Amino acid sequence: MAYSDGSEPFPTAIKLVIAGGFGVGKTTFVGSVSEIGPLSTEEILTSASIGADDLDGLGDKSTTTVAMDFGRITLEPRLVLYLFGAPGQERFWFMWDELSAGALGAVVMADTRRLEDSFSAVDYFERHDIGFVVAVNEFDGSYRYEPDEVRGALDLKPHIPVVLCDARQRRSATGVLVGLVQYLLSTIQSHP
Ligand SMILES: Nc1nc2c(ncn2[C@@H]2O[C@H](COP(=O)(O)OP(=O)(O)OP(=O)(O)O)[C@@H](O)[C@H]2O)c(=O)[nH]1
Ligand SMILES: [Mg+2]
Repeated sequence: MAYSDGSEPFPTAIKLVIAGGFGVGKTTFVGSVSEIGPLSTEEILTSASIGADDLDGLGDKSTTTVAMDFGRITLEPRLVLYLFGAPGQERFWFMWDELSAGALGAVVMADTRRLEDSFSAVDYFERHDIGFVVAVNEFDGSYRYEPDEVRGALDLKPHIPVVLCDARQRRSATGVLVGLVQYLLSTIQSHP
């Protein structure tokens, strides 16, 4: 798809941010889809973080992202996505502006057991006018909500897509990215 002057309406290298609350599965998501060894900046969660980091329901989680995750995925030969996973903990939020600079879109990941942890990310991308989809990461044993229930709980505008995913599965995580790109394309086409 190209305009009559030959230019492309959509860039072929796209920067996307993967955001959401602490421990929702952002690092897992980037690791599942990336075709290059993902760069991650994990630090061990030590006993010193007890109290600061709420690990309820996170089972064997032993590390947390302190700067970012980075990965790359080629969706089509001419469509390469660069993924920047944000740190989830509030004490690292000061990095979001840097991480989001030049981003075309975002995935806000959510864990239904702690939806409120993903409010800040929703709010951030709304305020910065960055298109996003909400991806509910379905943890084993957590109650399964319908997308519309999540939409209501997060007070999302009707046009924002809500999808369910398993961040550990490449197919599932890739599907979220395809959905995001389609959504971004539809918003660009309706507001050229
Ligand atoms: N059962 C299940 N566990 C998951 C899933 N996604 C991630 N996990 C686990 O949940 C924990 C948290 O995942 P991370 O990917 O570190 O989460 P994060 O959002 O990057 O966390 P921070 O960077 O600390 O905010 C890890 O122990 C993962 O193995 C999932 O879809 N299902
Ligand atoms: Mg992480």
